[in-house]
Formats: sequence, structure tokens, C-alpha cells
Amino acid sequence: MPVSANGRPRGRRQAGYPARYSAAGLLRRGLSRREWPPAWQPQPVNSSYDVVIVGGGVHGLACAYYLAANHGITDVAVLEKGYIGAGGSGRNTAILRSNYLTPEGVRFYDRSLQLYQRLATSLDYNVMFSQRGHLTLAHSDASLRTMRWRAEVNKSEGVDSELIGPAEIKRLVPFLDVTTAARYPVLGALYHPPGGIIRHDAVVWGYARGAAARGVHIHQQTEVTGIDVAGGRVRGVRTAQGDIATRIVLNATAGWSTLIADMAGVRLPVTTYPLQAAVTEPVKPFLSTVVVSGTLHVYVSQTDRGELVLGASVDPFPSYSMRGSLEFAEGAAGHVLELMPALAKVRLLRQWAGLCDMTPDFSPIMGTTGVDGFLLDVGWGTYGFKAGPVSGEAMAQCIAAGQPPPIIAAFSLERFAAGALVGEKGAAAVGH
Ligand code: PYC
Repeated sequence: MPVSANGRPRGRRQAGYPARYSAAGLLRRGLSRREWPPAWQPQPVNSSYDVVIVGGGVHGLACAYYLAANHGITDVAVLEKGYIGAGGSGRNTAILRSNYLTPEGVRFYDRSLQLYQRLATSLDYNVMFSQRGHLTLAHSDASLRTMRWRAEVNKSEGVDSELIGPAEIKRLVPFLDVTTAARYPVLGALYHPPGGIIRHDAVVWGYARGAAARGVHIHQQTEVTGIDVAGGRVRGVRTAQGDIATRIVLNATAGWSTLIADMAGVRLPVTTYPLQAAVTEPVKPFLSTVVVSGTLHVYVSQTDRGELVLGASVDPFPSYSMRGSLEFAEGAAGHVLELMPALAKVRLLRQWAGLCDMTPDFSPIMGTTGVDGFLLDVGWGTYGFKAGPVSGEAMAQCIAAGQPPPIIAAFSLERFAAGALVGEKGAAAVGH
């Protein structure tokens, strides 16, 4: 692999890539007449389960997988009102990073990145993790100060991040305009080499297949319509496919987290906003890192197929709408062009939106509630996808041990009443 002047690998690297997915292996499979086997078989909905997980996204499926794989708890149902990955897990921009602002956040997201790094091997599924580095540009002294702060916290937690200047940025992203002629000149950037992108739907499918192979039931098109609570503890859930008795319900939804929590009588400090993204037609590979500009409210990366994936801040008003808007498309395109004017002729192919459950401090809400057996893995704002593996692992531990493990202790629901917020707004990719 070519190595840059500072000793870092240059270009793309597939982390934890099993040899069976070699080009020759795939070609052999493609030319054979054998059907691809289904990833898992549908199961009947049982009248009871030890654990019911509401939400068939990466969080719910990862929790189901780790319950079975790490704790031998397999009498588990994942209930999804649409199809798996239909929500935020299939609507994000697939960016992974751990360059957060608080020590609690850095440790947590870094554990997720470590799990992502070996996910292809753990699940025996090609999740196409491309660990290509992540750059957050600073266009003002104030954002340079925040980047420096993040770099210091990252380093003290053993996470590779550093502040770099325009010459190094230009070397990493030759198409970027780093001249002082730019409307918002680039003064520096937080460079985070372990960050990258992954194939988000493969992550969902890989966890689903791994969980189902260990006995977990995945029920799609199964909407939860009520949660039965009696004597302060969970007794079961009501679904479109019938009632299910259970003593443990995990709310692992995004967009609908407050509605599910309301069913158990738990109020969440969460407001839901749409977050939009778009993808362009494919072009030759030219962008080998993820580039984020908080000032310009935009982030962009290039997929292995050559498409540019763009995103922005959440929409300015709370809503459950998942429609794209012209305002977003114009704004995101304009901002990308301010950074990379050479892309003027590239056409947008598609745009979409997902729902983000924002908490007051931009950190999640995880762990137990005042209702015995009703657990939370919610409030992910714009950070949910990158936290999938560690959340699944930690919530599985929480269920198995009956109490939250230390890695999520700071994210409890009680922190809002106690005033112990974990402020991660400063680590948002873009200003919200
Ligand atoms: O936090 O890196 C991030 C991010 C990108 C898109 C949404 N959130």
C-alpha cells in the first residue's frame, strides 16, 4: 500500500475484509447457476419472548445479535413496522468516525469504530468499510479552536486526530479550494485518519443474518401498537400481528422513539427533525477522504461506485416528513461547489431524508427507565448509524446484567433531571 510522507497509508483500505470476497470468489459465484441463499427465514410470531426489541435498524439488530452471540440469549424478537433498515439505518450518509468532543463520547464512538473495523470478519459479511480518513474543515478562528480542543480530547483518549494546515489539506484533497480567494477560506482542519465510510445496508443485513442464524426472530411489517405495563413493570407488547408477552422491551427506534416511549408512559426530552442527503451520478475516483465543513453546513464523500454522497444540517423545523426539498438540493450543491468548484457539471441523481431524534445535549439516551423492563436506546440525533455496534453491544450487556455497563453510564435518562449533560453539539459534522 502506498504510504504518505507522514507514514500513514494513502488511499483506500478495506478493513477486516474476508478473503472469500476476493474478485475471483465473487466471479466464480456469479458464473455458477446456484441461487444466492436467503439470508434468513421468516418465522411465526410467538406468543412470548424473553426480549422484544422495537426497531429493525442497526441498533435493534446489533443488540439482538450481541444478545445471542455474547450472552446466549436467543429467545428474542426484533419488531420492525416496515422493512429492516427502512429508517435512519438506510437513510444516513454512512460516515464513521470517533472524533467527538467529550471523553465519554470519544470512548463510546471509538469502541463502535473498533467493532466496525472487524465487523466483516465477525459477521462473515462484506460490509465494505473503507477507512479513508475524515477531515473537518475550519473556516474561522472559533472553529479552529474547537478543532484543536477536539484533537486534544481525542488524543488523550488514544484516538488518532490532529489539527492540520491548508498545505496538508490540499495534499489530501487536491480538488479542494484552499486559496484565500475562497469566500470562506480554509484555515485548517481536524484530520481523523481512522474515520471512513461503510455500506450501511450491508451492516443491517449482516447483523440480521447473524442474529437470525443464532435463533433471533426478525418480524418485518409488524408495527407495535401498545405496550402493556402493570405494577410499574413491562408485561408485553401489542402488535399488528397479535399480542406478545415479555418482561423486557427495548425501544431502539429513531423518529418514533417518543411515540413508543409514550406507550410505556415514559416521556423523552426529544424533538424530531428531518435530515436530508443526496447522491450524484458516479464520476472517476478523486476524493479519498470524507470532507466536512461546519461553516458551509455540508459533508461529502465518494462511494466505491464513484457517486458523491452529500448531506447538510437538519431541516430548520421539527417534522416527520421524509421528503426531500429543493432548498436542500440547491444549498448543498452550492456549498459543495464553494469547496470544490471543479464539480460544477456533476448532476444530482437522488435525494432523501431520514428522521433525527435530537436531545438537548446531542448525546443519546440509553439504559433503564422508571418502568421496570422498559429500556432505551434512542435520541441519536445525527450520530446514530456510527454508534450501531457499540450500542448493540452495550444494550445487550445491559439486558443480560440487568444494569447499564460503564460505557453508557453517562447517557442515562436521569441525567437531564440531574443536570449532568454530555454536550456533544460541538462535535456535530455541521452546525444544527
Ligand atoms: O456526525 O459525522 C456525522 C454525520 C454525518 C452525517 C450526519 N451526521
